[in-house]
Amino acid sequence: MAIERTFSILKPDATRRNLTGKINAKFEEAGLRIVASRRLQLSRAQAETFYGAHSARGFFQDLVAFMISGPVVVQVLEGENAIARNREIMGATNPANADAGTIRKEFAESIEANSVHGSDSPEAAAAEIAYFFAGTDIVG
Ligand code: IDP
Repeated sequence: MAIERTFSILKPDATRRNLTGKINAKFEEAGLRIVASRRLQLSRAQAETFYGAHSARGFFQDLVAFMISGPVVVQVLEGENAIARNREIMGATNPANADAGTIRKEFAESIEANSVHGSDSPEAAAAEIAYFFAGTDIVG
């Protein structure tokens, strides 16, 4: 199996409720290694760019407002099939549909405040990692 890197965000609902350790424990227990991590406040422009694919959706402005409502933790996860594995550990976008044991089932507040982001393809992972991290920030 391929060793991959994927991009992860612990969203403002997670930092507000002091859940960063509990969520990161889920990644580590599943064999994903946190090889870069930084806590930051997203700007409105950064949030709009990051979620630009959703700019025509009715929830876009609410989503941007949520993503800048508090600090986030941006991170890089590394492991076998990390992109798909991370999506499994996260669970479905809407916590009401998420499987038992997933991060979103256990921690998400709503379909919007759903605690975590994870890249959905190798192309997205590469672009999202490069947007937030220099190569020297990532230590495998
Ligand atoms: P994903 O995060 O599971 O990949 P996407 O469809 O890419 O899901 O949506 C990006 C983010 O937009 C979601 O994680 C969630 O925060 C928000 N979102 C998605 N659908 C809705 C919705 O119907 N209402 C409000 N927010 C939504």
